Amino acid sequence: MRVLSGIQPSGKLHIGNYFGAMQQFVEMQNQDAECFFFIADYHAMTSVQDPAQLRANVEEVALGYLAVGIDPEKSVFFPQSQVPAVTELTWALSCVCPMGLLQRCVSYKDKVEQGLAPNHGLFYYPVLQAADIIIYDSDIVPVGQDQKQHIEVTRDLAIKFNNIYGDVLTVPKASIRENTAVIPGLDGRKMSKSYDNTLELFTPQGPTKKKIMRIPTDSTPMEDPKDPDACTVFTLLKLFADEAEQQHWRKRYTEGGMGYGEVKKRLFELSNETLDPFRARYEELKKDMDYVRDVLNEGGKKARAAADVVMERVRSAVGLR
Ligand code: AQP
Repeated sequence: MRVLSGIQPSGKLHIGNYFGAMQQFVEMQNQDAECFFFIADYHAMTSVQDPAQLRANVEEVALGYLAVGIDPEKSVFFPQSQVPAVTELTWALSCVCPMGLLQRCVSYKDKVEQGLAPNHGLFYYPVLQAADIIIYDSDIVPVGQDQKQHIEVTRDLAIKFNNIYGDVLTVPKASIRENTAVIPGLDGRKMSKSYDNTLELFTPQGPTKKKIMRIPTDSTPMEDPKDPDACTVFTLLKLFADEAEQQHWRKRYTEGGMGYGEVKKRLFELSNETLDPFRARYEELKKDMDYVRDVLNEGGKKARAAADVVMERVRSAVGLR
């Protein structure tokens, strides 16, 4: 079974990226899957148009993958742009892609509404994403819920291509975990690098505590019962707490007499249990960026070799050989 996923270097990694996607990456890598994980730097060009910033973001995300446990001995780990053939496959897929399929994608409309320039790259992004997946013959794509529609587009394109050219491409499936499919941000919307509503993975304890203590809550008086399922603090606490502790806090909410400050403090403590080892590893790796760059270059070589196999099949199928 081949697993593939990517993350855009469009800002600092947050717990939405981790619980929605990266936690699955690490688990799958430690099972028997053949894993490919990449930094989606071509994709980030749709929103990051400062070259120094893009380079810095790629290094930041590279550190992030390694700090949470991606092991380059077990996974092929690389920047997307080290496999330029992916843009060639994007073209081949474009030629079988109905315009309507892309017009139905909600992410384009969302990003334009957020103020991103409505450039062709942003519109065409799901085809590049399909090529990213298909070029490695990927079977499984671990992602958060926001990527579900794009994986459907990928499947549609692989099937359309195969209908025209024969059984050339592997049709992948998404792996989305129900409990962590959409991690809410501190403002209750989806946690997202571009909404300034994140709990970052590697930010030190001090600023993280400030952010947690400022999470907006409702004005229910302290003595009254509260609804845990309508509270962002409880939803985030569930990510870090075991079942017994989740039940404890559920009871505290519903029986009343609990202030939000108390549960926020516990969320902070629990988050440190998960995030402190990530923070330490991130700081350690940051001291040796040459190692990180070597890892990316080695991963790039392996990824190019795997991509070549599929591209040769594609070129031959469409009549370019
Ligand atoms: N809030 C989230 N809940 C669950 N999963 C999430 N992911 C992102 N946010 C959440 C998953 O993380 C992986 C990498 O995402 P990405 O960085 O490539 O793009 P994104 O989904 O667009 O993430 P952001 O933070 O919202 O980035 P920007 O602001 O740049 O658009 C994906 O598997 C995603 O599902």
